[in-house]
Amino acid sequence: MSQKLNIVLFGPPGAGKGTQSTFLIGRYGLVHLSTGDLLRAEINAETELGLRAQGIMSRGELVSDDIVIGMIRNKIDANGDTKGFIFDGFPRTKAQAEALDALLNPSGNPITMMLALEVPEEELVKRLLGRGATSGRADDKDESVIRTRIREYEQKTAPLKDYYSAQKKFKGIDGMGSVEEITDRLVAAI
Ligand code: B4P
Repeated sequence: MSQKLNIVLFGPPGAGKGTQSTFLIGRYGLVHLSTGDLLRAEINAETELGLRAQGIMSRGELVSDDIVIGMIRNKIDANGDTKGFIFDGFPRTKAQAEALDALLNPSGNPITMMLALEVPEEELVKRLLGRGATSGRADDKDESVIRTRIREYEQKTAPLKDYYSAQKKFKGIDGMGSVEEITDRLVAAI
């Protein structure tokens, strides 16, 4: 059986990960795993996990590694026959990246590449406040929460560029321009 296509779609909050995932899953027949979406589903269902995550997310901080790694493990196990995965918003810490390698590598289908959307901070704030005006997402409405999310990204998540560069899997992608232009850049990189 041919190698699976396992992509980490990376970038700060508002970089366009969720937006671009929608196009890539259709084009390549991949399963979309967004830890943000999985956490919001738990909150909406008022599960115990959702109640624990809700306050953390509303402050713009990262949810604990244990919670998100457990969620991802369940989803990988439930989709064994897929052509591959797009990991959107995961991993966000070195512990999460190491856990993901430990889950995938024994199957012989490791992460293929990390595609990192690069967007300046003021554009991120503008996009997220724009979404907050219409989406009802509490963490998109308040500029100080948005800036906390960007700081969390810089401190805990951005160092993962080095983790994937060391494995020769990192590719930076210009995330400025129309949604279609950015999709074209991602497809060219894949
Ligand atoms: P996420 O749900 O992952 O959300 P995000 O990073 O804010 O958004 P994303 O990057 O997908 O949005 P997009 O740019 O597509 O995380 C939310 C929270 O969940 C985190 O703060 C954290 O608390 C928690 N969490 C999630 N995963 C975790 C993990 N692994 N570990 C710990 N905690 C975790 O879209 C943004 C906006 O930009 C949209 O309005 C879109 O329309 C617009 N846009 C997209 N592309 C554009 C373009 N080219 N031009 C103009 N606008 C564009």
